Amino acid sequence: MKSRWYKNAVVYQIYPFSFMDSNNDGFGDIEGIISKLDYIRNLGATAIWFSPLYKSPDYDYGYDVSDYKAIDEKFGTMEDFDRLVRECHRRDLKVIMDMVINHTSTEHPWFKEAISSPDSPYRDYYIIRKGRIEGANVIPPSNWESTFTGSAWERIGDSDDFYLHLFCKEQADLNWENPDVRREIIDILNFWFEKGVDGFRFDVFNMFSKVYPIQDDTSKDSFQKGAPYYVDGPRMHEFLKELNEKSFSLYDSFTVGESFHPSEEAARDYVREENGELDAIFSFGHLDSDNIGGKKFFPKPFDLLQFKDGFFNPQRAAYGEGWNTLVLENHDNPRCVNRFSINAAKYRYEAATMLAAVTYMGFGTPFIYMGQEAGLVNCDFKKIDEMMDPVSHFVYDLMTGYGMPKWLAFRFIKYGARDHSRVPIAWDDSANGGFNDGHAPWQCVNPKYPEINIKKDIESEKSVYRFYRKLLRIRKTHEEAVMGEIQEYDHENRRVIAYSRTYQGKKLFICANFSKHTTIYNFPDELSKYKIVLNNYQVDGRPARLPFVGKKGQKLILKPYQAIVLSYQP
Ligand code: TEU
Repeated sequence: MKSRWYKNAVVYQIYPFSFMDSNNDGFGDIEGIISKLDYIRNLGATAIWFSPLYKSPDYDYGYDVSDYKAIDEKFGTMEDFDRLVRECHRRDLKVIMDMVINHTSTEHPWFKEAISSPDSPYRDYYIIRKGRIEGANVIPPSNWESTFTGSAWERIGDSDDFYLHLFCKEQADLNWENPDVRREIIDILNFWFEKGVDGFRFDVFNMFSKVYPIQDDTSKDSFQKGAPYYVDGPRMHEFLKELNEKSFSLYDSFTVGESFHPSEEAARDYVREENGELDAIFSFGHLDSDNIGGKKFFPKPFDLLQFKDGFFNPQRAAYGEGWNTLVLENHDNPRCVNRFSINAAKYRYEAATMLAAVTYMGFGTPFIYMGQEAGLVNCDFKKIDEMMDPVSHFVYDLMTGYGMPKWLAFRFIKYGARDHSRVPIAWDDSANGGFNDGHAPWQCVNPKYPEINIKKDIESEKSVYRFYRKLLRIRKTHEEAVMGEIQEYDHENRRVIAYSRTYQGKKLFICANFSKHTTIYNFPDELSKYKIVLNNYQVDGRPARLPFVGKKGQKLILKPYQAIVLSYQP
């Protein structure tokens, strides 16, 4: 039976490469993670999601798995992992593994077998098709595009056959139509469950099912060529139900799917409790409020109304039906204080705390990305070669290939790069920000570490970390923060975001100034009924009294990026 523990959970995401390097070899590792578990627990987190720890040639830094039942050497051994699970559980921290099963590494034995001979039984583990003849050339079986630029098909040697890869060419898509593939996957999931893990985060799960036969995408408005044929595919619900029945439902688990631009209807169905598919999915719509058309490298001025839609819609859709997640950062996004047209040099503390309050008082399980809890900032990369993420290079090459000047292409890349959140964590002001004992890390450290690091934040009068602790405590002390129905106010307001959470007569009200201008907000309820439980503007370490104006004291003066949480108890 499922206890649905995830409803009260707070999940902390670790990107193992960059969290803590205990043996000073330049890579973060399991031993390093264990040394920081108390820190994570003290924050108020109750679960950890580990970005992939499996064996991988790292073309996409762990998201190309070559052995699903082995821990990669650079992170440690299987014994280290078993100890990690024990150390987490001893501290009441649940363990959530990343599961990357839309594709495998091309170094996975299945793939090597598959391409070794056209008669290999593993051939059908992947999506392999004959190319099309065009004059003297062999062209890919369809016009589908990889998420990481270019054709989604790669030719196998000098044969006429191509395999599908919706990401790097070193990540071959699995053929989920093949029951043997699904059997192997269920076996892998249960292997980890038997080891004691408590759940999974599924990488791009809504691409598992493709439309057959393979055909060209002729529509003009696809987000990405081919997307209508591989996003929310026809057998998605069936596949998830099978995994659920033969795996997740047998354990007291939490499963969360990372969705890639799902339709509203599909998104709701994936998480509807009675459907028995996933417990929750990630929705990233609000994170597209500062880029053009969901393309993260193309900046646009922040649009609060778009943020509100992206943030509230999935909550409203899931409420009463299933569960939701709350996300601001992850290993695929820049740091949140550097987004949304925020001047991080001036408002780092105010914006970091405002974003946290707005996000984590919402309906769903909070996900916090390592370092976000201390307001860590983007890295001031000076040149493309400092970036390790292949995507930064693919897009840079594409732009410069079209003739864009290098400096301009680099500026675009720097705006949306995944590298920002992947640099080693700045723990303190010692060498390499305390990430290790001075060995050059796999990815450069953020040169700002002497000024902006976790230790300094915790000791500072205005500490983002201490604010997070108070904020997360509200989810423990106020049931309505977890279970409450969500109501949004003043949707059209382009500076203020406001909503309430109501449960059994108790109410929390969250309102925040999402701008750098001091703003007057007409409070929509009787303000005197409420008590302030959180305010990111402090006087002598205590929440500042709220400045009210107007006859009945119904107007609030909100300073730049001020966020307050008010509570009403009948
Ligand atoms: O990401 C899926 C994804 O499509 C994006 O978030 C992607 O990183 C972005 O569009 C690139 O600009 C997942 C993982 O989170 C990501 O790290 C992997 O690279 C990707 O799948 C492939 O496994």
